[in-house]
Amino acid sequence: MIFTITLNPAIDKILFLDEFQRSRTNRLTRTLETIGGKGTHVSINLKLQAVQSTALGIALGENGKKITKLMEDWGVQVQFLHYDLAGKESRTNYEIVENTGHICSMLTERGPILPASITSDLLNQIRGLLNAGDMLVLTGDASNVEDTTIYSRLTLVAEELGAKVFLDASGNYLKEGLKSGPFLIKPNVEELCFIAGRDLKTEAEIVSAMLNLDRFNIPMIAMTWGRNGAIVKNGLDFFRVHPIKVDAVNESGCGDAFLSAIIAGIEKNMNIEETLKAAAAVAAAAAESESTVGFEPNRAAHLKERAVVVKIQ
Ligand code: TA6
Repeated sequence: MIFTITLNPAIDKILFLDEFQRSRTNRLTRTLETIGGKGTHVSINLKLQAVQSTALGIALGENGKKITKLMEDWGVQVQFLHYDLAGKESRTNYEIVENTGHICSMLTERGPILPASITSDLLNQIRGLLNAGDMLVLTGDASNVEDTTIYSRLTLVAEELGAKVFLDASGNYLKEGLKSGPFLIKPNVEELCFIAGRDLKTEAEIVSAMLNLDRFNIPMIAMTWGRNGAIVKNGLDFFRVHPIKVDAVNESGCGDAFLSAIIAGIEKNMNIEETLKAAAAVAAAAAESESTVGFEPNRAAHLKERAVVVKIQ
């Protein structure tokens, strides 16, 4: 079984306009509302690859109910813990998409801070759900949980139960998460620079920064590099995943799509090259979508023929 956890799910409000003008009145050309957060996106993208997962997470108030309904509308199994705490609602994120040049700028709310009783409810929930061989995906902002070791604690519980953990986090939540030795981390280049404590500009610098993480015994590191594609460490092997050039409309959510395809490849026992080609294709198809989540599966299958994955060492 595959479980995703979204500690801080959101409603995404996507605002389209021609070109954003600061300190001016900007007239929107249209708006779109969809599901936000990262674990939620991984579950939806897995569904689009015919892989079922169960979405776990914390939902608050009416917005929380809306998030759960939107997930169910995508056909995803949802077991969110829902709470009605006075005046507290799951957050809303805003994305400005400029039609000119397709520049996407995300404005994310922090959301209400979760009391420790809620995170311990979640820990108890996964203790009751996870079994050996399961996969647990921990992804997205956790700044609504003041304890920066939350991902590390979730990882240790999962590993005690024999589950594999996939971690996509930022800042100190990622730094702490490394210590519990997840099966895979998916930093973007900024997040890997943060861990390495230096700027990484070249393939060689990125590979050496990944090698420096060997002390954490993380079998797989998938670093997404925006329009440069990705570099993936799988055991002792390193792969360069070249980007597939498409007419991008909205590039937010491509990292979630890339991660979901790696998980789908592992679930379907695909070999690493095929898995990474699929990941490049799913991410490219996601960039063609106007939303922050979702892609055209047939389009992804077509784009996979153009995928280039090279073993670099
Ligand atoms: O990756 C896209 C996205 O998931 C958006 O949907 C938006 O909700 C945001 O990123 C959430 O990311 P965060 O890191 O704040 O959890």
